[in-house]
Amino acid sequence: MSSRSEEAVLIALRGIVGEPHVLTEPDMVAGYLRDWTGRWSGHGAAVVRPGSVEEVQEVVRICHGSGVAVVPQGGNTGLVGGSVPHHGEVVLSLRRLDRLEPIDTASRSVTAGAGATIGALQEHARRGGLRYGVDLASRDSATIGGTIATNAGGTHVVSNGDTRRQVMGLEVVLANGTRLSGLEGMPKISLGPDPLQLVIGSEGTLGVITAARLRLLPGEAAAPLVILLAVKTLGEGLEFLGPDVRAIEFFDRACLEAVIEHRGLPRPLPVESPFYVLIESGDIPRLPEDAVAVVDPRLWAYRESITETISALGVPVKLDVALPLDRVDDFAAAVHDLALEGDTYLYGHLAEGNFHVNVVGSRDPEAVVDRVLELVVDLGGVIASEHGVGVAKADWWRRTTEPSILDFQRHVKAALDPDRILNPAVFWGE
Ligand code: FAD
Ligand code: 2HG
Ligand code: ZN
Repeated sequence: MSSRSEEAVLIALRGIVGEPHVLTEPDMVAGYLRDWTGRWSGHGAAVVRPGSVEEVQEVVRICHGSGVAVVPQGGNTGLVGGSVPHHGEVVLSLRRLDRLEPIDTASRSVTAGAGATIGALQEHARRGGLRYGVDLASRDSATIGGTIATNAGGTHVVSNGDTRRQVMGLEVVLANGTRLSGLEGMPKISLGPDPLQLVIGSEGTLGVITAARLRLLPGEAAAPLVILLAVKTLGEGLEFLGPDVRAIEFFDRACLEAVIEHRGLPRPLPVESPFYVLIESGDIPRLPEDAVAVVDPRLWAYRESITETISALGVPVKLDVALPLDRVDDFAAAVHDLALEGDTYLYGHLAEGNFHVNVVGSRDPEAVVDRVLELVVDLGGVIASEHGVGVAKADWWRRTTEPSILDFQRHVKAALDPDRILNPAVFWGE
């Protein structure tokens, strides 16, 4: 943008959302330009904070008409560099759209503004005797819009499904400012292809999510049990997958040692083991006679503190991948055989074969990405399991996605955002 047209756009944006909601001062915008990990930093023309869907429509129309690209942003907890402006785009922060409508108990659903946090939604549902099915350690910052845009997974996919499974309807603003609305909350609709479904997982590239109608689950009659077990292999952990299991997570010894040290937590088990499996279950699973296990709801702290702990050790290279369940131990062994430069941490959502491979201290992050993802592909896995593609994996996404699927996705992008106004650095960016 030339500085004259930039000034004209800023004046127009201030006219829509009000002066205090167009931020340009470096110290005011800094937190919106840098991602949670510190690996991705951008620079932006401005941060715009609309307070209603009508304002979102107007902002997008102005940007579209002026050829100014926009990066939708929620809690900025994304881990693939997709939430920050890489080429001077305007950051469109949705956080002010945080209204939670009253719960509809008959249909067990609720309409939530895109900027409401997962934590606020969970609390709202709990007060109504219900539950929201998605949970993740970033709950107090990650938003409804961001989790839908990335199709976030989290810790309870095995029992509740991923974010896509919770979405009954969406309200979305397209690149030209048109609003598509589907918030009726009808449990069944058979009206032809649903364009709103395409927006789930599109990482801000096809539309701006402004609100969602979300399915809620019945409240728990009793608090589930939380068990931590020492296991030699991940396959051993998978044997505990049963009908009562709500979550089954794993971490390796490096993760446990780092969390104990960083958080000052007591050692949870009297033995050292290559892996630890955390199970949340409605009933106590059948354990082998020699199992070393403890039961305590506070055990979640060990699993949920890993990401924060690793960030305290340095800026990590993060990979979020999934392997077929019969290859999880092969993958864990092969990652160690790679002998990557730096310290490697393995953890994830075991029931989905999900691994978060984090490496701290490497001087060549791209080499780490290439070597780990080559392994994933060789073992028949997927290179992006729940965090998305963003800019971090755009090359690998193009390289490993079937040409017919890439072609379809390109057509959808060209139809919905022909001028590439919405998050242009993600997926197809240079
Ligand atoms: P942002 O980071 O702001 O944005 C993420 C992407 O969505 C960007 O591409 C952005 O452009 C787009 N976007 C955001 N809002 C909108 C909108 N309203 N309309 C259109 N596009 C939008 N992820 C998991 O899946 N599972 C986990 O267990 C998990 N645990 C985490 C734990 C920690 C400690 C941290 C820091 C992150 C974790 N994450 C996890 C990653 C992250 O929280 C999720 O990706 C989350 O979905 C991002 O939500 P957000 O509101 O912060 O989105
Ligand atoms: C988790 O499962 C998150 O803890 C974050 O998805 C993973 O930081 C990571 O690599
Ligand atoms: Zn995860």
